[in-house]
Amino acid sequence: MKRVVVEKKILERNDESAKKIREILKNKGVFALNFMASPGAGKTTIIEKTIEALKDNYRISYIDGDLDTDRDASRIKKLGIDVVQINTSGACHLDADMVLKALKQVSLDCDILIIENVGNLVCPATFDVGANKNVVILSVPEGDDKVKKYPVMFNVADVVLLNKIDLLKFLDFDVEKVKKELKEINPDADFIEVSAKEGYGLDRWFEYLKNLIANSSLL
Ligand SMILES: Nc1nc2c(ncn2[C@@H]2O[C@H](COP(=O)(O)OP(=O)(O)O)[C@@H](O)[C@H]2O)c(=O)[nH]1
Ligand SMILES: [Mg+2]
Repeated sequence: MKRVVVEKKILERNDESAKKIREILKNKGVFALNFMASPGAGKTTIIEKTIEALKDNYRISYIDGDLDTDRDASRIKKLGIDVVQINTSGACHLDADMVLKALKQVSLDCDILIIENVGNLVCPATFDVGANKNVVILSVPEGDDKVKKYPVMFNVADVVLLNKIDLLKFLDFDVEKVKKELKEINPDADFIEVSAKEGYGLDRWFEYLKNLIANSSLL
């Protein structure tokens, strides 16, 4: 019973901070995306491709959440955009307070703020970080059973990118099963198949993202 109360308090505090983040971003006219997935699903690779494709027309900033190291932040910095690293010192997710702090350092003179969450299909789903949209990436090598195994994550997804479809020919993976289970868990989530490595589907993702931003009435 006590444990439940503590969790509730933590989440209430988180929601308050997420609300503050939304206000700050709205005032600045910034559209924020929260990328969540298992370690290795391809978050940073898809973010790199997205920045490369959009940076001539949109100003983009990036916040990276990782337990330790600035490996992803260094990859993104090479693309010449503003980058802020959050090291969570062992925590398995970003929370809104961490992002609120990072907002003081990152350039908000931008159109899009990309947040790369800690690689994990469980904890990040519970902590709203004030983004406009949650992008959840599932990759083929993880297996086609994951949507129902991690329903909380797929339930908070606005869009699911199925990455590494170049590997479908090597692995037993039923794309239709994933689509069907996603419809059952979260009928509103959009679904796009991509290969960040070979480029398949990326144009669809970029167009989808541009439409989201255009319809957000922020820019
Ligand atoms: N075959 C294949 N490998 C990919 C694809 N996207 C990413 N990878 C590889 O997957 C590994 C993890 O990618 P990364 O973007 O660092 O994943 P993250 O941990 O989710 O940020 C790297 O070796 C990438 O080159 C893809 O579409 N196909
Ligand atoms: Mg990464």
